[in-house]
Amino acid sequence: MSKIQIFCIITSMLFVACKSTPKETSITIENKAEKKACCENIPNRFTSEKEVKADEMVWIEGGTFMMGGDDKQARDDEFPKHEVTVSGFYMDAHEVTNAQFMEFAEATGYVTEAEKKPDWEEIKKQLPPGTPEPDDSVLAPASLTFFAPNHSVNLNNNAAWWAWTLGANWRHPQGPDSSIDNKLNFPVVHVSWNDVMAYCKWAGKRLPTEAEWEFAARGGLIDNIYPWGNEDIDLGKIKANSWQGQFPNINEEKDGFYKSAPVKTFAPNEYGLYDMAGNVWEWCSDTYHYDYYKTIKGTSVNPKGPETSYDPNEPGVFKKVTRGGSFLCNTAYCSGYRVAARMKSSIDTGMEHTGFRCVKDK
Ligand SMILES: [Ca+2]
Ligand SMILES: [Ca+2]
Repeated sequence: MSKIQIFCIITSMLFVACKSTPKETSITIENKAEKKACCENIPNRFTSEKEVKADEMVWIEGGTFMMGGDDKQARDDEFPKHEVTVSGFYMDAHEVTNAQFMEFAEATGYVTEAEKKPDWEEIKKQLPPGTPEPDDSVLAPASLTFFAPNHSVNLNNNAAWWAWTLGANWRHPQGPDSSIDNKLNFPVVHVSWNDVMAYCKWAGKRLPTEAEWEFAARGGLIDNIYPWGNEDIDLGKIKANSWQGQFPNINEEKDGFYKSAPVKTFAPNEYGLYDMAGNVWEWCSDTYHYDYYKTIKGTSVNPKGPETSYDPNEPGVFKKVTRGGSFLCNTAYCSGYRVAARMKSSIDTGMEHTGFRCVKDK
């Protein structure tokens, strides 16, 4: 899912244009305007010598593991399973909260992408030449929020439950009438990859690589499906914030939460990391390429991902990896809470179910 995809859906003229977007084999950040927004260009005012509180992070001793899909639900982009070595690192014990992000925003004056009017000059570079500019009612500060349809829908059509909501952003997660006043210990959402890179720089941390994230999520278990082992998410005690019932129209809320939950609500994995499965998706530093694992030869040491991006569902859009699933995941849909499950989104896109956590080198 990306901003572009939603523009294509909500404006009929664009829809026609987007359907005819030529396929690209892969794209690099260098040939897209996003480069200016990348980490090298984060203004210095977002740099800090902020002291990292030791109790917010846990030390993950490095090691070697088999990265990739473990079960029949694993998708093609999770194969082949391959050997990876990662060095040790500190990782946030929980997803970055609204309180933490507020501290960053107040200290720096940072304005997230969802709080700003989308830049048509940038967006149209991802669309066929001649695509008309949408009306101002669409090109306004907004983000993607979840809305449950009142009937079952085709699970291949994620536009059936995502809405381009004007005024939705991290301070107003469900739109302008919502707030985070009583949600300071909830994970921050509606933050783009560009936004979270700015936070990491300010915090004196960085985003995890996809390999670091998966190694940490596995919690020392070998070839298991979930951070807690292999027991089905819907059996035994509640293990994570996910979706119970028929997605996306019936949420039985057996875990107690329709949408996101306060961080550390559910038990941590063996490394002391909370919500590595579910609650909100978490950005990684790696560029997403559908076939990346198939290009790897031998043991990878501290891999940082591919140079180019390719998502067969949106071939022209440069994307980064997200991991861990969210409150919207269930077995029938994405099962994104599997430790090997990969998701992706364009770097300017924030969503109601996507946040992040940081890591730090020793
Ligand atoms: Ca839930
Ligand atoms: Ca999570």
